[in-house]
Amino acid sequence: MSEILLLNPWITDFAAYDLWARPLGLLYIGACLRRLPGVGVRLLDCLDHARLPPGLAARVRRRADGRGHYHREIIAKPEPLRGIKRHYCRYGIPEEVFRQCLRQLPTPDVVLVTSRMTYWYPGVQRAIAIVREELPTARVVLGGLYPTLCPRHARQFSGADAIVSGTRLEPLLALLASWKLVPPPAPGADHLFSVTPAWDLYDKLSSLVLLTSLGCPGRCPYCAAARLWPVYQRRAPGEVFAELRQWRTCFPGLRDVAFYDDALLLDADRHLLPFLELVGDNGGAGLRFHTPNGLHVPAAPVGRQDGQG
Ligand code: B12
Ligand code: SF4
Repeated sequence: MSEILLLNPWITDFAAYDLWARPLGLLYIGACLRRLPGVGVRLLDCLDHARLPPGLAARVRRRADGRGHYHREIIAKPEPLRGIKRHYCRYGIPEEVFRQCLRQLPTPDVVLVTSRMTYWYPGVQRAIAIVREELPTARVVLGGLYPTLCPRHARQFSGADAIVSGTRLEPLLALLASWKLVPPPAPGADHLFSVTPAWDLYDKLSSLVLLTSLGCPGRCPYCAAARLWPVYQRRAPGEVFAELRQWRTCFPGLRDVAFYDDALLLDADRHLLPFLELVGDNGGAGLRFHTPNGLHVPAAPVGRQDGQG
């Protein structure tokens, strides 16, 4: 039996407000891994409000719909940001709580660390440094946006044993198999939409995040979407609806659902609208849908491949 810990590290920034920001990629990875024989998967989310001690949690303003502030602690600014006259903070659970959580969980063989905004890398570094102190026998693998968009920096400065760039799961499965922690990957084992994200790794869930598609056919030069997801992929409306129904059954109080698509409104007549009709026809009253990411109003740039969108 191998034990795998999924870790969502802190945000480090001058400001942060939770607009349904969840480590969705990590939850997909957890779902893919735990269907393999002999693999145990747990989650430690440094931004999980439920992990705050009650005294601290009471002081953080959160809304019932899943949005809200984070607990924050002022920390030293990285050298290039010294000149900025604002507090630089670590957002999420205090370091001591993080250490306690690491001590209480079953000792993992490997810690899979995600990363979201590249410039939050100081939170990644700190989390990995503490994992090293608390869990000296565990291997640490870093994936997500930071090693995908800035691989050299991540390799040099993250402190991880290995970094995995890109959004395909096959390299991670192959790495874990080479360490004999999972069986060799079967063909198709890394297809993201063959699983639903492992939301049940949270004890409580106040809101859900859904993806109806991955990537964007646009090629705006300032945007990373096409580098992260070179192939634009869509899910059938019925499949997305089944995922929503599954998690509403599991967490009956669930009312708020946020979309993470890059291009949610693209071809809405055949895509988003049939999904919403399914929701409406099947007891969806009371659900609230949110679009924290861009809505992507379909206009001329969509589909242009010349980088001038
Ligand atoms: C949804 C989204 C948001 C959400 C929150 C996302 C979150 N979880 O925190 C919201 C709307 C709040 C948001 C906000 C912002 N966002 Co945003 N967002 C996205 C978006 C569209 C999707 C992210 C996502 O969840 N994808 C789906 C999951 C499944 O993918 P994933 O997490 O990357 O995981 C996969 C891989 O990375 C990998 N992986 C992940 N973890 C691990 C771990 C290991 C060990 C391994 C091996 C692999 C691995 O495997 C997973 C499966 O394939 C991306 C663009 C994109 N298409 O990726 C931009 C993106 C991440 N956002 C971006 C930006 C800039 C922002 C903002 C700064 C925008 C602004 N100006 O306000 C804010 C800042 C956030 C904040 N202060 O809270 C940039 C980041 C660029 C960068 N330098 O890092 C992106 C890339 C878009 C872009 N314009 O290029 N965002
Ligand atoms: S349309 Fe939006 S998501 Fe698509 S490439 Fe341009 S900025 Fe990125």
